[in-house]
Amino acid sequence: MAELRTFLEKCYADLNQWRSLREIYIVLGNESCDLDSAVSAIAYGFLLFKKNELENSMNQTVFPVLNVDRKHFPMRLEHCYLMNQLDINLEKLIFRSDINFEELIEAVNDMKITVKTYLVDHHVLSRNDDILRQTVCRIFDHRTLDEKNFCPGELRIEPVGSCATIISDEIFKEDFEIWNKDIAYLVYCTILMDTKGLRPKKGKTTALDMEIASKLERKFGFNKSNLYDKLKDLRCSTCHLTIDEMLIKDLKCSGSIAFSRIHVLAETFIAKDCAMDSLKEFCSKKKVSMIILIGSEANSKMKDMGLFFDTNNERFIRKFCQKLRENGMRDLPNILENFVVFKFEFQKLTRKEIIPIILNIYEELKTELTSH
Ligand SMILES: [Mn+2]
Repeated sequence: MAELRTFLEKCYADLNQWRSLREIYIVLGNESCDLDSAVSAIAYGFLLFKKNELENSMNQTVFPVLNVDRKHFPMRLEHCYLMNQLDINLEKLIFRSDINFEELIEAVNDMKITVKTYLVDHHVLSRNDDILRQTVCRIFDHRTLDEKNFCPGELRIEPVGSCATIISDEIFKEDFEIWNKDIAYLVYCTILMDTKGLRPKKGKTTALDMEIASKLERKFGFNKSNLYDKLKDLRCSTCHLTIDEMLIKDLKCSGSIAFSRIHVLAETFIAKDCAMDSLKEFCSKKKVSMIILIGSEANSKMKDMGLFFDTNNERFIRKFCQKLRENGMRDLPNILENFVVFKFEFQKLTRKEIIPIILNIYEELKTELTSH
């Protein structure tokens, strides 16, 4: 019961006292820290833990490392959703920002500890992780081999839909039982995500993905039902993000204007508590005078654009909106004086197309801002 949670909490506790250990197994995913990387690191870490009987070991441990800064993890909603479902405390996961590889390697060089590194879901070390090179012993990946840059080590590389498929296969191959339902659920969900719901027509699913998924279904009674849609929605959803995180997640700044793509309608965004205050703060932090929110909703063709003006210059705002109307856009009756929403019902404007329109209008009108 709660075996996975106990495992993760032990790993985290060991992180704070690694100098007293003799042998450390690092399992490292890639820097995107997508679900595949995160889950593969945890699942393979768990395999090492069970296989080497580390439960009661005072001298050894595993660090399954999520290769991202701790503060950027909460934006990955589908990860957080699964962890919450399994009652796993995010505080007790090991993130890249929690661990100093330089110090570990120094201790290795001083023969104080031994480190063995396992790479999952990538096979080329990033510059940030390159210091681990001498310790890499095994690699599991599903992308095409980069012949020039691959890291040396015993390599299992197969073009399957998900690295979690390979890791699951490794777990099935062990001659004693490693599985528990939590680990199985994590890898099962990941395989679903990476194969777009195990639909061979989508071109991501291989025979091994299918085989592993159905083995897990039989063994644990999983059912893909609407799990894939749920996870996909989460990946696009923003309901757990703070307003600042929503703005930062997909941001482009150009001159005095910030263009942020958000996964809700701008109309919905502005209704959130403190949205206006956050926009104003964001402007001074990023040193911009306008924020353009390009809003869209998952599973809907609706799109809109919110314009936040960091000014109360009514004339400027009025003229700006008039210019957009001349470009064929329709605004909603506005309730807030320096936030205006334009709806795109028939047009399908992308950010790429919106940026030059907005910048041109701004260029044309900016003298209004100073002449006021
Ligand atoms: Mn992957």
